Amino acid sequence: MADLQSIADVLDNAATSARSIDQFSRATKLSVEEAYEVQSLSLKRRYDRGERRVGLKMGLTSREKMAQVGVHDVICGRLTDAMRIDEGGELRLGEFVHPRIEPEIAFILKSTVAGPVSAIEAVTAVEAVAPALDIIDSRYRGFEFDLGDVIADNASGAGFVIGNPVRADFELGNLGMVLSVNGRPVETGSSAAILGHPVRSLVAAARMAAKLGEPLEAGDIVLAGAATAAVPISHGQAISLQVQSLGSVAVTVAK
Ligand code: OOG
Ligand code: MG
Repeated sequence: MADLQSIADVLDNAATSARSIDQFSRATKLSVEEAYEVQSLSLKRRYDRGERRVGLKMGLTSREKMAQVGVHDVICGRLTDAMRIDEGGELRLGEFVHPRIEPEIAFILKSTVAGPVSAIEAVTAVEAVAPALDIIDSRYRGFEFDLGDVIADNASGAGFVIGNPVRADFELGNLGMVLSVNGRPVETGSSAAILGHPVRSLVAAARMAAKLGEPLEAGDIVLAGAATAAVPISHGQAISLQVQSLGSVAVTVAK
């Protein structure tokens, strides 16, 4: 049996020092259960340093993402307060290994939604929705991993930006999404790419969070997963996402 604590330590050290590591799957394949245990152990190190869990990010919820990384299962990772970058703020490449950015939709919850819930129950727990950017940064060399590796690595979670939240009293199932770099569109898609409807991702999040022993609660943020492939970022870029009916969210990469 793999030493899950030492794998968690290696991953957490890689994230804090922004240095890439070899894939664990080269030596030991982690089962899904073991991989989530590693994720919990490495997140515990963050919580022990004073970081606070603020929600969950869903990953590989679109075909584009599955194709990009060659892993075909829906996964989740934790969001902490330290990962948050203010809307319109700046991110520093030196804090990451090889970051990429993804166009997403965030749900902000007003009540607990845990375990197996229906889409209606999930929607009832939503306070607001917002355009969001997920900054992913696989700690693995070459951004390559198998299912166990990426789950252990907190679903590549490294940062996130949330735009202005709006009340979700309209249909979210097919909203146009345009990710731009320096004013030029680089990826376009639709919220329909997220499991057919982003609310399905919230339903999955409610189930997965409860299984991890950290049920989704009022105030939690849930990133529904990227609608398109992720885009590598570099110095000095101005990045923005426009989501139909939701507005926009932006971040710049420091020079
Ligand atoms: C895994 C994380 C995927 C998403 O939105 O699909 C993810 C990765 O691609 O490194 O955040
Ligand atoms: Mg993502």
